[in-house]
Amino acid sequence: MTTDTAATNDTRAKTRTPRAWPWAAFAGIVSAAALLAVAELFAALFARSASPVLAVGSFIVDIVPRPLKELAITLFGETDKIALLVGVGLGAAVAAAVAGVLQYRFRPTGAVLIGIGGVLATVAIITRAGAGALAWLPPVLGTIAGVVVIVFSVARLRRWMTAAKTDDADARATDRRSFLLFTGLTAIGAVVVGVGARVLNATAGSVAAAREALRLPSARTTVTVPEGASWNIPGLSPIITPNADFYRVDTALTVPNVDPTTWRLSIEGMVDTPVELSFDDLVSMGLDEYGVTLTCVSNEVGGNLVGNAIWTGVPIRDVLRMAGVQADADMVLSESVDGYTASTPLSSLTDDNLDAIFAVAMNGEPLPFEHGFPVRMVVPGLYGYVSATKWVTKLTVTRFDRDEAYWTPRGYSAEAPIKMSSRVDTPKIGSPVPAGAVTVAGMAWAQPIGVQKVEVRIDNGDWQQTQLSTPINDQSWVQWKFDWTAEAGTHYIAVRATDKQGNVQIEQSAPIAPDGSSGWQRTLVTVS
Ligand SMILES: Nc1nc2c(c(=O)[nH]1)N[C@H]1C(S)=C(S)[C@@H](COP(=O)(O)O)O[C@H]1N2
Ligand SMILES: [Mo]
Repeated sequence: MTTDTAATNDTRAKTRTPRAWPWAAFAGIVSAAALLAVAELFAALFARSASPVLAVGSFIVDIVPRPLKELAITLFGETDKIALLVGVGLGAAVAAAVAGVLQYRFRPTGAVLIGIGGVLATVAIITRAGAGALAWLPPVLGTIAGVVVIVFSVARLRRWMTAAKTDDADARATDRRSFLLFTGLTAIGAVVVGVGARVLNATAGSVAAAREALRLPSARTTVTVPEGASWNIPGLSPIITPNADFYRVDTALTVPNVDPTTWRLSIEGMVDTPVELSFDDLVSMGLDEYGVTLTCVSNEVGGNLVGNAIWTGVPIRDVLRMAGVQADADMVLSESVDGYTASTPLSSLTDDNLDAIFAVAMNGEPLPFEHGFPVRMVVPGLYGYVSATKWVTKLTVTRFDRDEAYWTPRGYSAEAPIKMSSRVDTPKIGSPVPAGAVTVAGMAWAQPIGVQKVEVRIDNGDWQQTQLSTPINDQSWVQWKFDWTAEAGTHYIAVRATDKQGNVQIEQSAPIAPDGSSGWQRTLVTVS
């Protein structure tokens, strides 16, 4: 009886074949990991921008339609790029698992699938702006590695599965070990090499050191922040936004690392003589300080995508003058090292009364990497997407009817002056205030004309004047404050600005696309 049962169990164990498909899926994922690791390794060695993960991610950033992009920003906020990378990773892992199963069932379809993935990654890499001549090599070597791994590991899996159906315990054990060793060691190797190479690739230590070591000539003229420019009211934004708090908006999946010693700025297109400047050439033209409030077209009424800094730089008109702009040009297409472009009206860059600059410093330090190191543009009165190109490397003097910028085919206007706006910083929605004396305060901007006055309206009352902080200049925002005697209950506070030409901030609300939001902010305050 006992021996009988034992014998039966033994036979069952012998004939029970392990499931093949999970192992085949695993082999597929390991092949994709090998592909990425080899590509990252060679990218780190000699073609830094040729990372398949980032190239595919950036490619997707550029092709997703605007509503989807806005949804991603709403859902994930500032972590939208991380969410994208995780999404790309999961998608690739599923595809690789499918490739493994296919290779097991219908050889060589899995290898072909891995090959197609590699070709797509290669295309994404070589079509990116700034891709070097050797950029194709890492993904191609990676693809070869991926195909080799899937062919060999699945062949071993097939041998193991065949042996598992036989009585030969030795063969079963050997073939099983052969598959697990090959695939397991490849998996470990891929993770170690891949992660190591990506870290090496991402920490461009030399550029960080170059920024640390950079000594800019001191500015010939400085901006004085007048007494009374910035009240210290809890919840109210300071008049100068610290670099660490400055909003960041760009399409760059990883912040470009640009070495100032090899950086060049070229002025091309409809000019008499093309000009090329090095970083030293630019700063030796003489640096001056400018206070300018930058605003994003994506800023909703009451939003935070606006900040004010003291920028140090060189007027763009002086550089354009060196090149000699031709008479029928009306636009300058500025381009960053990562291929992003902005279209700026030529007149905004040549106007002697408007200081459009190439900025090299922000609030007294070299530009932070996220804000365009080593050189970006800043143009008072124009939304960032049509003027404030970060990591700028080329200006093409052209015409609006000949060229278009990154956002133009994506639903935003080719030209976009900043719409005057005002917002309430305190009290904040959801933070009740006690009845009695309450300071209502916020910010207002009307660059480059300047803010004349800001008014508030409590519930359905009359518009009442607020007090303005002493402005730095007309290109910078101002603070406003209003002493309110608050009565218990809920109240609406509306705010509107008027510029120095007498134009009143428009009441009609507009969405951010195609050329910026408008309307009056109405904020709800609970008084207890
Ligand atoms: N190279 C590059 N420059 C860019 C962008 C970009 O995506 N890439 N975005 C622009 C937009 S939309 C804005 S609002 C400003 C934001 O500048 P900041 O990130 O320094 O605040 O940068 C502009 N310059
Ligand atoms: Mo923007």
